[in-house]
Amino acid sequence: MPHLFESKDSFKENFKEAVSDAYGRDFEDTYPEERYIVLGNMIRDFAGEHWRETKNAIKKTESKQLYYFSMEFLMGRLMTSNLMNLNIYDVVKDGLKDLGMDINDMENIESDAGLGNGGLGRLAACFMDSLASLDLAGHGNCIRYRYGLFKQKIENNQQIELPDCWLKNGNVWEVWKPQHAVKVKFGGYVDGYMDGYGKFHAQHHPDFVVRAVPYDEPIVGYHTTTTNTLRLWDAEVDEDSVNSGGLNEYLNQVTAITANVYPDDSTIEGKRLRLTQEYFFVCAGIDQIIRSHLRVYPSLDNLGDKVAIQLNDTHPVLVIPELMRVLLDDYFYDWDDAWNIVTKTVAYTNHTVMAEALEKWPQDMVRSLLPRLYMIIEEINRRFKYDVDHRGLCGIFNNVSILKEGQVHMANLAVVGSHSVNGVAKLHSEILVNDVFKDFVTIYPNKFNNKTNGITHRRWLLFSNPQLTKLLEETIGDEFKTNPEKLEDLMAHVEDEALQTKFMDVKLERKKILAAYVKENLGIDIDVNSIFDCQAKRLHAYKRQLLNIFHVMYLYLRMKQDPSFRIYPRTFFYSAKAAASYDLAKEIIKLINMVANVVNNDPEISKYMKVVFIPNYSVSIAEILLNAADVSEQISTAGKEASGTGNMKYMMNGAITLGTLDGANVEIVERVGYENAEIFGLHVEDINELRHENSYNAWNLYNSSYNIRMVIDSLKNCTWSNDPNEFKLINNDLMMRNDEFFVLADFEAYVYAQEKVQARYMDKSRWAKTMLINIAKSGYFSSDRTISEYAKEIWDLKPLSFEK
Ligand code: GPQ
Repeated sequence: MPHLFESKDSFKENFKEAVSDAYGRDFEDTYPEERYIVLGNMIRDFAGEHWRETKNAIKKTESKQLYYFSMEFLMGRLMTSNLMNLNIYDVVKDGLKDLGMDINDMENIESDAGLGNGGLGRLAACFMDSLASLDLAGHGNCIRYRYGLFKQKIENNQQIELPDCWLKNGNVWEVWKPQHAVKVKFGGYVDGYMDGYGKFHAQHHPDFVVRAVPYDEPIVGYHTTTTNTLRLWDAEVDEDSVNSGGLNEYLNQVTAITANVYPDDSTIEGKRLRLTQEYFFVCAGIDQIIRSHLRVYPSLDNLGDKVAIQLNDTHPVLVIPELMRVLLDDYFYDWDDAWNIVTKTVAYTNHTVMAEALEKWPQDMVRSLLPRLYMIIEEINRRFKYDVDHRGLCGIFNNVSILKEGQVHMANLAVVGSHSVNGVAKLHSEILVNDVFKDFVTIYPNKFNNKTNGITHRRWLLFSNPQLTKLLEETIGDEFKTNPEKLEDLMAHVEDEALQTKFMDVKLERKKILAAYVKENLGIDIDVNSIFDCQAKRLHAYKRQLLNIFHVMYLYLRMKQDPSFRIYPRTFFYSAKAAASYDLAKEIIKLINMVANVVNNDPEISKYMKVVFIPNYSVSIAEILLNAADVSEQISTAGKEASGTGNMKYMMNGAITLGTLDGANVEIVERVGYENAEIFGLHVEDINELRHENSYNAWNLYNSSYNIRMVIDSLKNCTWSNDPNEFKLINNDLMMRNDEFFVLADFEAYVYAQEKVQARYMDKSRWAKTMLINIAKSGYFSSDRTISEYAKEIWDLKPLSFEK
């Protein structure tokens, strides 16, 4: 059947008419924003056809479905990726051109959907793309936050947080579904009665009720029929209830639930609102799953055969007691039967070993906000204790207990209530098994596994780097587009000097695009022939942006002291948001910007280096930053970065990893070889030993190393700021609190590794070869590989089949 994107002419005709109909004006008199909205809706409706076919295929073939529960989805913009996945990009581009429009202008109107903090949220978005592209039925479940994390501006060298109004032009991809609203109950008390069979029938009398209303977005696969759903829940008031505080308080309370993404990354503070958000989207999501299951099957007995639920970290772990509640209270299952269904259905992914990020909630808070769930959690813990005792392991129970010291330990609940627990890189999964969840391994030796993260090569290579994609097509054909492991074919060409030259031209072109952005937005001129050295990720002490800027400070100070010491020109790029309440991280941002001012305005030194802090790191910034990089900075303290996913995006675009043996860096080097990456610094074992023996002393390093002393002293001697106390937190963190993340311990090794990077760069042919090898070996890090492993080893999910 011909459709309206069939040809350029049919598209043009339909588009013009739709724009004019929607706004009641001649096409020529409409605004770009209006045209964008109509175009978006046309694309979404076009996806609607496959959406319907997918739902029908699932029903007809009684296929199992996955639900990915995540508090965060960092989707970025969807216009390009939807057009490309639907295979209608060229038709639309050419059609718009005929109408005097540039497709880039349309793409640029879209706001990033920034419904997340960092890696964890972006991983969820990459997974959505891979699921649909692999013909797997897998949906996302999240909150429709009215504002994204925040918009970062740098003023007087400091971060300020402005609202991120991503919905200001509406969201063209979503479909509002008020008929699927769900009531979510909070607070109040529970009573009930015991029936003649000794079974308790609970009755929850809530303090307040919220209506969860879904907005669905189609997630289209790359040239596939499969179209999944990202369901975002909005909170609305329930007409029939207020809370005990009266109408106004009730309205405020409901509004607050979906106002904002929780602004912490890897550090979670106990906050009642956050717990409210967590239960809100869990309860709504479970309700929907149950209802759609019962539309097809007579009972919930086979829920675990037809539904898999993956918990993206512990944030949605209330899925476990909530699903128990529904099975026990609404469908009258016995405890053991209910528990078997729940544990068969649910699996958990851990994304950090940072102790402060392993969620814990005060028991009183859980009891008062979620009284029925609290009862169920107590009962889960009681039976778990019984089980542990019966295995003769009562000695370890206290380590694994869900309830202890007045708190609910969410990670423990997640492990007990899931059939699978995975880490996100080999090293991280080993640390989980040997350390964080050691005692659980004794109890459940077969629950633990690894699923190394991945990134969608479609967004991060095909769509955001068309120049490189074209060169790869010319060199190895286009099989790598659907089978990224085929990038390996590039290995046969890495010595080819003509290809090396062409590749360096592509890199140069990407560097020019980034340089133009920097010039236009920050007014800084950068040398596109300098080495582009990039660190872009959330600002966190363990990621050690501080180590990076210390190296820059060292280079500057040394060049000032010694006119014979000069470096090959470099541009140091940083992009990072700090949590609004994270003072140390904000001070590091200030330091980077103040160093940038001094360096960039020094006529003698700025010929050799520039420092650029790109504000408001987001998916769209990443799309022009990472593929322009020569050097990818992955310098976290060994053992702290669960995986990292930026590292994979740089690699896929040729950058060389300058990193510690941490997270997925380990697996990157395993593939490219030590000669094609620059690895430095302490290993996990070294750090454990230093900690264990209490033998690390930052002052010793300060006293014994001239370079370290020079850098630390410059924080206070008015080199970068006129106020000697400007960088007090940084100084205290290193010198008074003994440098928790071993910045000074790795400093000399890092400086040396940076010298080696420069030396490598001098041999252009060798450098190009190394970059090509990185690209060739990056196929493994496609999230298609990650998702295939989850599907096979955790979810038991098979590709959908569509009847032709
Ligand atoms: N990560 Cl727990 C986040 O982005 N936010 C979080 O709240 C937690 C973890 C990251 C983690 O730091 C990275 O190392 C991972 O690559 C990423 O999750 C995805 O697994």
